[in-house]
Amino acid sequence: YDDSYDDGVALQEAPPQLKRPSRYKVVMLNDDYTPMEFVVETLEVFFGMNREKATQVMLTVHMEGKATCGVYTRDIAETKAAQVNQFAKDNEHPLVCEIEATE
Ligand code: TYC
Repeated sequence: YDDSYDDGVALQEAPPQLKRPSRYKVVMLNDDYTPMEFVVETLEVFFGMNREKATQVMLTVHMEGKATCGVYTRDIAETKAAQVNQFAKDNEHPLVCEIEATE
């Protein structure tokens, strides 16, 4: 018969596999030198946090060594981490973010 079109029935094809995009955490690391105020401002600017939330996350990094700033698709996570790392460099602070795959 004419199979130049496909109604998906006669051939009983498998459905297209639509994978949900993998998600990545942007993790901020502690250091001994970056001023707390700079970290708070960074969290406000790049992660849209208000002052209270940014202060809370900054203190978690300070006390526990690291904290998650947000979870994004890979491209967005890479971009956010690169933006923070460049912003820190531009201001001569050692502050670093890295990305980490979620389960
Ligand atoms: N530990 C820094 C200080 O005492 C503050 C700080 C917090 C640095 C969070 C980095 O991601 C960071 N000034």
